[in-house]
Amino acid sequence: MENSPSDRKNAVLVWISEDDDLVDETKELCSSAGYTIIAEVRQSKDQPHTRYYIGPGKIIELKDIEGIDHLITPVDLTPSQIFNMGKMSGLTVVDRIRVVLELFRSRATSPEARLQVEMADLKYQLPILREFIHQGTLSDRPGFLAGGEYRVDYYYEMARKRMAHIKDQLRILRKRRGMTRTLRKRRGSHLVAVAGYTNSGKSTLLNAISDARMPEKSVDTADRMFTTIATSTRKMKGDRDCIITDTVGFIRDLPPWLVEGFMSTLEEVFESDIILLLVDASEDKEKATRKTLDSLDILRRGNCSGKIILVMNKMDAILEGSDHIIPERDLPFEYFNTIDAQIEISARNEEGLEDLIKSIEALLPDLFRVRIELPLTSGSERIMKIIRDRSIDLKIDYSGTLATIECRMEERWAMSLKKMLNAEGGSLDMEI
Ligand SMILES: Nc1nc2c(ncn2[C@@H]2O[C@H](COP(=O)(O)OP(=O)(O)OP(=O)(O)O)[C@@H](O)[C@H]2O)c(=O)[nH]1
Ligand SMILES: [Mg+2]
Repeated sequence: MENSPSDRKNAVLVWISEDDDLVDETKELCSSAGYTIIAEVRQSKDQPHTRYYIGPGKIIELKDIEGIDHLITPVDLTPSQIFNMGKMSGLTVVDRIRVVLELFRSRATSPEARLQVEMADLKYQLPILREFIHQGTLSDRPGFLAGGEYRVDYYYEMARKRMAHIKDQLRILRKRRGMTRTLRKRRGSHLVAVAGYTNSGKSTLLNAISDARMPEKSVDTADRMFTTIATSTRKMKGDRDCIITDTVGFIRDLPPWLVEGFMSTLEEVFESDIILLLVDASEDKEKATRKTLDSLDILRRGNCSGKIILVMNKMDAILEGSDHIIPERDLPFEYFNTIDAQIEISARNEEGLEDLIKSIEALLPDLFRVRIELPLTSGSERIMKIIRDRSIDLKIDYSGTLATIECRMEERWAMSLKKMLNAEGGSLDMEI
């Protein structure tokens, strides 16, 4: 859901010089979340103030800025900093996580995503609430949980109960998703996940590379952060049976408890056979490399065992002759040998997709040419269906009561079919 201009909230962005490199990304997050930054205040300072993040003198100066009601920081604040800054400035204090949470909340459409967001929101609010109780100055609480009718300690208790309930619900949903994934694998599908930094073009790629028989099912794309926060799964184009899943975008420095909340979504990535790690190649190389490292780090922390294809996207938008490829030798040694292929594409213009599909297929188990003789009996229809499902380049020749079939299939299917065929009086020969 996009915020209409009238919903936009006016804010001042404040930060200390130590956090300079987080500012641009925070501005993008704010703009996606419906904030208009009408003033910026930077303080030269190496260390954040323990109670106020920036110096208290600077906060008092904020009172002179007209038309603002929110104070935003590009870093995560402690509950006491949120309390103290809010009290001193009279503004609603919004740190980086809260911006991300607000974004997630506005984008959560599936029941699971809504529960995940609610859980993350409660986890975020509880320590702050505890601080407010601790300070015991509820009458002048500055804008936090504004409009709430509950007494805070009652709310605190309710929140804890609600969290326990959500945890159970999420466990059930997660189990169900795990089962679907196992079934798909058993049926022989290869799982491919599209992962990468937010706004790198993951959903655009999913729409372009999946079977377009259901265009009404296309996934939302937009030039903003965290358009997608739930997963979508489609059948991939190409000869092989691949199921492809779009996932929530990565972003740097999210606190572990928030990432954990979305881990079950990321499980689709960690459990996949192949991960397409998307990189926006139109960004400057330093930024793209940093984001690639952040993404690889998340994959590593999730014990991801799949093969990784680094997909340089938005190649249509790069300057002629500019250098955008990230050579493996530029990555820190712990990533040595983690990238199985690197491909350049433009998901939006559908360029390079055939090569991408080829490189995905090259990482799948080899296909063997097999020759099958299947006597046509009452049981043969079932076997024929399995052969059709598990093979490509199928040629069938019927003569009398015998079908002679030539096709290509993976060794594991050939092996189990061989047993079935022998029991039916048929045969299967593999060409190595
Ligand atoms: N120029 C160019 N733009 C692209 C390309 N692929 C995607 N985009 C644009 O990049 C923006 C983000 O695309 P999405 O597909 O929504 O990106 P995403 O990775 O799914 O983003 P989140 O779901 O927000 O994490 C959109 O404006 C797309 O049109 C491309 O190949 N070239
Ligand atoms: Mg998306």
